[in-house]
Amino acid sequence: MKKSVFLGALTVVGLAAGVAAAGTLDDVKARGKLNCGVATGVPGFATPDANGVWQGFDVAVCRAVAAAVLNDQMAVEFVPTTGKTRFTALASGEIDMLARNTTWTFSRDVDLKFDFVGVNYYDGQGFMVPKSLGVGSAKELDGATVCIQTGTTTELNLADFFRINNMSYEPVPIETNAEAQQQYLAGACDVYTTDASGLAATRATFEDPSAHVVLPEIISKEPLGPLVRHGDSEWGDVVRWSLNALIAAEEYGVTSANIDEMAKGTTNPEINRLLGTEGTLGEMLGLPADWALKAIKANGNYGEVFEKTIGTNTPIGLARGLNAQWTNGGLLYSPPFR
Ligand SMILES: N[C@@H](CCC(=O)N[C@@H](CS)C(=O)NCC(=O)O)C(=O)O
Repeated sequence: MKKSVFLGALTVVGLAAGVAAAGTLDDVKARGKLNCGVATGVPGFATPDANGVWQGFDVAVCRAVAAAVLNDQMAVEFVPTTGKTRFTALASGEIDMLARNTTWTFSRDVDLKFDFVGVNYYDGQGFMVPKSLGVGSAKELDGATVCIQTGTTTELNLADFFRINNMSYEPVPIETNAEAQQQYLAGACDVYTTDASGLAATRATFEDPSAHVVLPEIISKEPLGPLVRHGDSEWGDVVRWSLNALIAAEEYGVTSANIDEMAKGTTNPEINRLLGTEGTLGEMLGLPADWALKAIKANGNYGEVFEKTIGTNTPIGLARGLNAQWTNGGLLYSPPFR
């Protein structure tokens, strides 16, 4: 048993190293398509619409990278992954990057050998229960049955939280968000726990969202962000700076509405470097001068993407909170474009 686990780990590492050597940026350019791992379905974050076109906050990261590299935000093959399958998909080279509410942790970076290129959503784990249960705090959940997605940080945090509070629970393991929703609504578990963003997304699709409450406790830090394999820093740079371009664009007031005008040149050198009218940042990445312009034009800056997909005017209804710009009391802070 031990031996097969050990060999399994070696295989994953071997594959990661083999694929990394190929140069993912060149692979993507040659293929003319970005293979982007996403969730199987989380409303607002990643779901195919009625026409089968993938939409959402995480999907927008894939589209920005495709626009930067291939000048076509639609040149993306979306690969749905579960909590369990996502890391093998990335390590094996099936996908070029993963953009799927995935928490940046020590062991995923160091042990699984991935590089998180940044954070696109600062989150934390919460609990949802039917109002009829009459529970007002997560500390009243002793003995509860809990729907929990396997292969997630959620699973580990849940165990910690119940242990610290001397409580017991019965896990009801599930593989996807859709399955969790189904089981929870069918009463197979008393509680659904996941990232608070995922709870908001799931609750929004309920027939009667007001019959369910999200409890006040947030029991963990879940910095969610896109990741790539270790060992291919050039590719990591492309994904990292595509995300930073969306964040910086919001900070500097570059929007879908004014970007064409700004791309003619502005009095702000930082904006000019970002949009490629000054300096050679694109060339340094192995991309055309207007790579970031393309990334931003795909779906707008970070704030525009947020408002369109998961913001307060959408059914998901998430406030910016920690995900506001640093200039606005939040944690979003792109390093300089110079
Ligand atoms: N952020 C946590 C949990 C992420 C997670 O998988 N959450 C579920 C519940 S919302 C999910 O997104 N599932 C997507 C799917 O089933 O397609 C992690 O990285 O382990």
